[in-house]
Amino acid sequence: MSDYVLPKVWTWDQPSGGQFANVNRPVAGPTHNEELPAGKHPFQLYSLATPNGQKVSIMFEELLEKGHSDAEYDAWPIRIGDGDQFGSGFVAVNPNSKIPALLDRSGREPVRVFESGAILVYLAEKFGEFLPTSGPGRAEALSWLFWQMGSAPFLGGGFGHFFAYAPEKLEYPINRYSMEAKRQFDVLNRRLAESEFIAGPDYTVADIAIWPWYGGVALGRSYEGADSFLATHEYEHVMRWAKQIDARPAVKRGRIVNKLTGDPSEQLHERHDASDFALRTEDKLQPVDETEAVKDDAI
Ligand SMILES: N[C@@H](CCC(=O)N[C@@H](CS)C(=O)NCC(=O)O)C(=O)O
Repeated sequence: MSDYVLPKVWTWDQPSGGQFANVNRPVAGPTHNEELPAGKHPFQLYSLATPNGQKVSIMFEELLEKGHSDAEYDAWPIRIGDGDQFGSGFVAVNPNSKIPALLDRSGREPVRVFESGAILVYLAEKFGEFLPTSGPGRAEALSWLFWQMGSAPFLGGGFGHFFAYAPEKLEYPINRYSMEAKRQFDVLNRRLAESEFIAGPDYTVADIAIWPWYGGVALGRSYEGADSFLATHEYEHVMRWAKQIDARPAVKRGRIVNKLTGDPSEQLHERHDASDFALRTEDKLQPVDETEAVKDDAI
């Protein structure tokens, strides 16, 4: 049992330990002045390839895949471990200091959009894609999109945090959030047993929002060991759907945008052009071997 004694009023005395403890704090607002970079495209995305970030880069790549050339975007990495989300420029785009954040400069005045679900709806409506404009299909897609926004914090902030990031393995929270995570996988499994995609026969923003979180865990890409711990292979319809979406060319591209860790061939730190996927992943940008460079100079 813990020897923790509940104080009358909580105070922020020391970092709580665990990953991200050095950047978490109990107040909002900027900590320093720092303008955001901006590129040539109408859309400026400030993000990172976490599940919340991947939703938006996948959406952009899906729009481009459909032929919407005016969905071109610049994607800039926000290093949340270093506190980039607390720079004044970022806070002006998202007062909540979390990635992803979007600036749409295609109109007369720039439009800021934050919260990944809001960004997906904004882009879906702007381009008329991946979200029915009315009727039961729209209601179903929005229901699942909002389901994701409400449920994933239990998978990530709850299960993922205590399973992977907390400074020690604590049975109570791990039990509590594993139970909820498995319940959510069962919700999805039952739905995907009756429907090809989450909201029906068509791929929508609901799939784009849900896949990076639940597909990520099911495919063994999030919180090392979580797939076996939660026995995700038992959710056969989730597995079928996760693999199906993983194979989409736009998803293959979108999920590596602003990715700063992992296999260098799957890290595209900044995305400014469609050719970046072939030319600017980290494996292609390795520093030139010095001795080779000297040899070339000599020639
Ligand atoms: N509800 C938000 C959640 C965004 C969020 O939690 N982003 C995380 C990364 S996945 C973040 O920026 N964390 C930095 C921090 O908490 O300081 C959304 O869906 O956009």
